[in-house]
Amino acid sequence: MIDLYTWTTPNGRKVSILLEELGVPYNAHAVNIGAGEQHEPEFLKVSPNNRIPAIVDQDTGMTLMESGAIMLYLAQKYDRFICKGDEYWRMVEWLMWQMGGLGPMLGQVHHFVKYNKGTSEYAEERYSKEAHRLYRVLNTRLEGRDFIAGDGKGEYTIADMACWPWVSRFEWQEMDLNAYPNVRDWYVRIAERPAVQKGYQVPKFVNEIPMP
Ligand SMILES: N[C@@H](CCC(=O)N[C@@H](CS)C(=O)NCC(=O)O)C(=O)O
Repeated sequence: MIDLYTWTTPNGRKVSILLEELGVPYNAHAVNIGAGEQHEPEFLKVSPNNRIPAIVDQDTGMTLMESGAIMLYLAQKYDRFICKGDEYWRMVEWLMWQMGGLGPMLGQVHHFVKYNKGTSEYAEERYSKEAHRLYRVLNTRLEGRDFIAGDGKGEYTIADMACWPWVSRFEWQEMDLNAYPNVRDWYVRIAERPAVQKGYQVPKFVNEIPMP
């Protein structure tokens, strides 16, 4: 049994979507980061960086923070949604691209463009420009492919599950998905999966999945 500590954010949804896709039993614990619950001493034992998501694997006692590490751990534990052979590293490459680029940069867009509009024209321009560059990179990667990693047209892996919740905030980013048709089609393909629809609403319902 997996205990998942999470909130209604892209990093949290990455893991709840993976757990729903895996179809394994888990308990979701809501950590209201708006109310400061990520700073409570009990939570720090699981997530010393004061951030969701985090997991405790009750089968082994393993605790993990950092969504990328959690996704690798769960995908390897259940041996699903993970590429084999050389494509494993291609998948890891795009997972790291999400962890080091797409997530942090879009997070800055949310901060400056959605929540603090008008406070820094420089930051809004800088991060929006970077967001468009990253969407272009993903759009190019998805040319002729259904999924980010894997041979041929690709296979659905944790690389897709890591990127998708960040793209799901395209409205916050003032991003027109029609300008990136490969990203749009990939986004819709994944949004239609029942496990994604379920995992998106963990630990609670906020809104329906936005559609372009
Ligand atoms: N690199 C971390 C980032 C985690 C992260 O930034 N989580 C946010 C929510 S998406 C959070 O817990 N924020 C709480 C805070 O800023 O105090 C991961 O991927 O797990």
